[in-house]
Order: sequence, then C-alpha cells, then structure tokens
Amino acid sequence: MSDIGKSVIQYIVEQQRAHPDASGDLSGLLSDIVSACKKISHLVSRSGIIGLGGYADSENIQGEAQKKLDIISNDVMVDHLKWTGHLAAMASEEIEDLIQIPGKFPKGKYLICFDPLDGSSNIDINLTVGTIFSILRCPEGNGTPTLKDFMQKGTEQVCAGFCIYGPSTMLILTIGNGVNGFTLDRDVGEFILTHPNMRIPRDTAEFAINMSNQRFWQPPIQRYVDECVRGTEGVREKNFNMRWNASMVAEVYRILTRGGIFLYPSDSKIAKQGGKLRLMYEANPMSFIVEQADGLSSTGLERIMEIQPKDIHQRVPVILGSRAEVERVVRYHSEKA
Ligand code: AFP
Repeated sequence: MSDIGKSVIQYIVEQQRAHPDASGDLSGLLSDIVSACKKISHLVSRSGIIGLGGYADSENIQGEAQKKLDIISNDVMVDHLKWTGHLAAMASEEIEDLIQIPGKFPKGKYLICFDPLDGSSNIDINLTVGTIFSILRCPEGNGTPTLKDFMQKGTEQVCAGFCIYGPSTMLILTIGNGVNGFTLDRDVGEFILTHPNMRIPRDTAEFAINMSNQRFWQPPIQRYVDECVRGTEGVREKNFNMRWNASMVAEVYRILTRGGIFLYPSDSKIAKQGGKLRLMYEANPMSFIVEQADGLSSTGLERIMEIQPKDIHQRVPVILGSRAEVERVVRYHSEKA
C-alpha cells in the first residue's frame, strides 16, 4: 500500500514502532518541531499583515543584521522545545551561547542545533525561507551539556530536516533511512506525506552559485563554473542552466526534486572565517539529507559530515547535490593539490 497521504505524526510513530527498543523520545521531539514549524509558517505567511517585516535593531553572533522574524522564529523554536522533556540543550544560529533547558522542566536525551529562519534576507521580497535542524544524542550522564557535548561529527546525527515556507509549506525529513517530504495541508493543520523516498538524479545540467563572488574563487571552482558556462562549446559539451535563490533551503529542495549542484565555496574574501555557511545547523543537516537522497556533500577536500567540529557557529565551504557533479568538483580540487 502506498504511504502517500499519511500524516507526518503517523509516519514518525510507525518508524518508532519498527524499533521496539525506542523510548518514543525522538517521536516526541519531532512532534514538537512539527508544531514549531507550523507556527513559524503561519507567522511568515502573515508577516506583511501583522508588521513582522524588516530588520530588528540587533546583530547575531556572526555580526549579521537580524530580521524581526529571525528573532521571533528563534523564540518559537525555543518555546516549543524547552519544556517537553525531550532535549538536554539547544544551539541556535541566533544565540551566541548554548541554550540550556530551564531547571523547572525535565531534560531529555537529545541535543538540537537549528537555524530558525534560513534565507531571511528573502522575507521582505516574499521568497522562500525555511527552518533547518539537526538532532544529536547527548552523551550520557550529562546534567548540563557543554560545548564539548555538541562537538559531534555530522555522521553522528540521529535525524535532520528542514521546513520550507514557500508557495506551500513542506517538511523534509531523514532519520537515516531515506528522505521523505511532507506538505502542510492548511485545512486540517497537518503535514501529509506527498514526496516519499526522494532521490537526487545523479547527473544534472543545473548549478547554483553566487556569481558575484567569482573574482575571489579558487582555481578548482573557477574551472568547474567556467566549463559549465561554456556549454556545448566547452569540454562539457552540454548547456547548463544557473539558479541562485540566496536561500539554501530553496536550493536544496530544488536539488532534491530535479537534481543540480549547490556551491558556497571558500574564497579569498571569506577564507579567514572558513566559509559562509554554518557547519552545525546548515551544512551538516543538509549533507545528511542530501546523502540519504543519494547525493554527495563535500567541502571540495573532505566529506562535510566527517569534519570534527570545533565551534557551534563554525563555517565551512559547501558543495552538495547530484553525485556526478560533486565528484567532478572534488576531483578538480585533488588535481590542483
Ligand atoms: P540569510 O539567512 O542571512 O539570508 O543567509 C542565507 C544563507 O545562509 C544561505 O541560505 C544562502 O545560500 C546564503 O546565505 C546566501 O548567501 P549570499 O547572500 O552570499 O548569496
């Protein structure tokens, strides 16, 4: 029987039942995240009407100006997740320090890292934004988790997902056995399985990169993009198309749907900070999803999920998507070395 039409909660509970030893904590945590994402979706869609557009008067830890909805989405995530007893601690793009569970609430066995509203520079132009999350196990016996407890490689993720707030709101989820996409049915307020077992086509003729950084790129990236742009007249002997949404959630969703490659490489402008995108709540969860959908994810020099994290807000180069294209970019890096 087809799974299409199942609610995300039914899907999660069925996954839990397939593991008789499971305590139900992960199912509970996912259900909390689903509730938070529904609330954020509602606020994003009404932001123009209720005056939530524009900048707040503050910056995040990365020195980036915060949008009002960045802060509100962060608060929604924290408020929905702090009291249910499934988490030991949280980390957010918008907050410098770890977020501890208040003493009056029970603690659980998981850690979460999230970007509450990725692509938020797109809110005021009514383009797709989203929430990204990564779930890790908290090392046992740890009353008050520290940074060290969060410093786990992407390969240790238990679950990763993202919710996109676009023409429709969708939740994309992996718990390590493939990738499923659920669409929010606003009439009944539930996410419904609409895209089971998402797979990224191995070949593609579509790339996504911020071309305005071209003069700062390193030779392997210059070579790869140059060959794409030359199309049928170059060594690739086929024409490529280009997309750039400036919203990673939208790019990854497109790649999950029809293939493609997404590149935010390091370059001479951002080399000192390690890259643009954040490892713990952008690169790792997206890499887990992409790999589970048969794609690849690399910095060009190493698999992203094998990087040993050093900081919660660490940045890394990101090259992910269709297998054959990512392999090619990795090869160009090794040929240069
Ligand atoms: P914002 O959340 O500040 O809009 O950043 C989005 C993002 O982290 C990622 O989603 C995009 O792929 C990337 O930054 C866009 O970066 P550019 O502004 O350099 O194109």
